[in-house]
This record gives sequence, C-alpha cells and structure tokens, in this order.
Amino acid sequence: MQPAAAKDRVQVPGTVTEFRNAELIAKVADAKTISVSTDTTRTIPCFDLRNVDQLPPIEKTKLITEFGNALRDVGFVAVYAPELAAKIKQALEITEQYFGQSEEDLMKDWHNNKGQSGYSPKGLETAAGAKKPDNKKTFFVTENMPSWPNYPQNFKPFMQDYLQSLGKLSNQLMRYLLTYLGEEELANSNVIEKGDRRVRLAMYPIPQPGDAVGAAAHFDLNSLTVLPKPSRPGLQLLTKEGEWLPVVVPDEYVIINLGDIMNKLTAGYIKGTLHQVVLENDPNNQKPRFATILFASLPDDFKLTPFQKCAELMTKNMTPSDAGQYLSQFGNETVLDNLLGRLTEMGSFDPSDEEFIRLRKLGLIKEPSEAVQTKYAHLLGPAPK
Ligand SMILES: O=C(O)CCC(=O)C(=O)O
Ligand SMILES: [Fe+2]
Repeated sequence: MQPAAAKDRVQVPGTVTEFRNAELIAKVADAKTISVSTDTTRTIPCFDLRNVDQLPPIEKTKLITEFGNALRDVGFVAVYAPELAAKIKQALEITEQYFGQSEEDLMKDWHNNKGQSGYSPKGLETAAGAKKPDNKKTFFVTENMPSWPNYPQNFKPFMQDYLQSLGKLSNQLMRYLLTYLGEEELANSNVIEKGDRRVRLAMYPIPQPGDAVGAAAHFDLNSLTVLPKPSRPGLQLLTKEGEWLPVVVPDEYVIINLGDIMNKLTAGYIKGTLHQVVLENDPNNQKPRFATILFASLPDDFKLTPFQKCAELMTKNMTPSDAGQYLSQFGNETVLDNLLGRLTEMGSFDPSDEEFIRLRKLGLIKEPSEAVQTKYAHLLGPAPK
C-alpha cells in the first residue's frame, strides 16, 4: 500500500488544539519556508547557576526567575558546566568509536522496539508531522540496561558515570525550574530523583545533496533536556519571530531546553521550542555529526495535571467556564502515557492494538507518521466514502 493512499484513509482527529501548534509543525515539516537567521551575533541566554543555593534569598529568587523566564521566552539556554567538559569530550570519542562499527554489529544492540534501551537503526524515528524518517542512528543509555555493547571496551563504565554526571546537573536544574513554577515543595521532594534519566548517543551521517535534515523539527518528549556540545554544529531552534536560529554551544557550557511534559504541566505557560538538526556540508569536515544528550523525565506515574500557579496565570483573563474548558484538556494522562503516545506517533514503539486504542482515547496519538498510519490503519477508521 502506498503511504499516500493510507493517509487518505485515516480519519484525522478533529481536535489538534491546545499548545502543540499542529499548523506550525506541518509548515515546518514542509520545510524550506522558514529562513535561517544570518545574525551571527545572536546567541541564547547564558547562566552560571553553580552558586545558586549559596546566594541570599532575594538574589537566589532573582536568578532562578531569570533562568525560568529565559526557558519560557527563548526556549534554549546555556548553563556553565566546566566540570563536565572533559567527560563530554570523551563521550564524543566513545560515541564515534561505537558508531564506527558495522551495521551488522550495531544491530546486535537493537532494542527491537521493546523499549528504548540500546541501538536504533536509521529510519526508525519520524518526527510528528514529518514526511520522512530522521537521518540518524542512535543508542539510548538507560539506568537499567538489559545488556551493554561489547565495544568499545570502556563503554559501560564510562556511560554509567556519564549518565550519573549529566543526571546530577539535570536534577539540580529541574529543582530550580520547579521552584520558578511555584512548586517549591515538589522541587525539594524526592520526586525528581525518582524520575527517569537517559542519555542518547546520536550519529548523523554526512548528508547527501538535498538531504541535510538530520532530525526533523520536533518538541522533545521529556521534561528537561541537557545538550552537551556536539562534535559539529547543526542544531537550530525556531524563534518566536519564526526564524531558524543556529544554536552555538559556548565552550564549557551545556544547553538546556524543555520538552512536551512541561507544556502540559504548565498548562501551556512554557510551550517548549521546536528545534531541528540540519547538517551543513562542510568540505573541510567530512565526518558524521556526533551528539550525546540527556533526557530527564518526571516519574512514569506522575500525573500531568497543570501546576496551580501556572493554571491560574494561564486562565486569569478567562471566564470561569472558559477556564474550566481550557484546563479540562490537561491532566488525564501520566508521564508514561504521554511518552508512549508520542513514541507510537513516531514509529519508535509498537503498542498492541488494545494499547493503541487506549492511548488514542486519551488523545495521545494525534499526529501518527505515515508508517504508523499504515500499520494501524485497521484501528484508524474506514476510508471516507
Ligand atoms: O543532536 C542534537 O543536537 C539535538 C538532537 C535532538 O534534538 C533530540 O535528539 O531530541
Ligand atoms: Fe530534540
């Protein structure tokens, strides 16, 4: 069956509303219409948060507020983390060695869509609304790996330590973010530690002509993402003015951005930022691009009910009935449901038919990729007459 024919048969759900701007995603997926900023002086906000907890209360609040506002307004911020620089460099070296193996050897580590830990070959992941799969190979290092690659030899001990180190930073930043969002009690509970942290190693091959997009425009699926400096540039964020802005990671800094879960938890107060990876063909650098990224999530069973202060802020100019209706679209699912819904949309998770129906009822499968539409066509409704 041709994907286009399958698409025609699918009943597209009527309510792609709320903050994930489906129109914008479609526009971006159609690509080319959005220009890339040529303003090389433009950079993302940079923070040194190493001493936040030692600051007097007023200064602490001020810094945390600036950090939170920057995440809300710009979407991506840089955080000074010189203590991680050597590890980040080594992580890139190990990542390059790992992906230097033959496809046959890499496939020994394939997770086979039974979870995320391990290797994902090219073509398995399609961003919501995108026309074709991302041009990348990835490997997820998780806290409970069922098995580890044999090569390179130091992969396991190094990556366990790397996950811990990046995880420690993400826990701290999450604490500041929750404080900013008025959730001090949650920030100081053990909920953050109980959440999930995983590192994704990625290899983006040298692009062929006309095929520069390594990762199509997307919002991250998790709550907080830490992006250490990659082996070469390519990351771009979509500004509020509607332009792609190349993200340059200053030396000794890491980049932070927020994902889908925060959209829901803040009732759209922090919308998240669309971003993509585009590889310039640089005649002086004919190597693939390598990146090592930490994704942090709140615990799987955490309910995505908007935080009180955010809900109040977002509905303060609404009538009680409008406010009720606006808020009713949030909070019916858990972190895990949300993740499974998005992974299913992207073709990275194969739920049973029963699970597919459950996730769809929760409104979590809104923008299935064409491959997913084809696979689950029998559940997506009959062809329109
Ligand atoms: O490779 C990068 O720089 C970013 C990749 C990304 O956005 C992702 O994996 O979610
Ligand atoms: Fe991303």
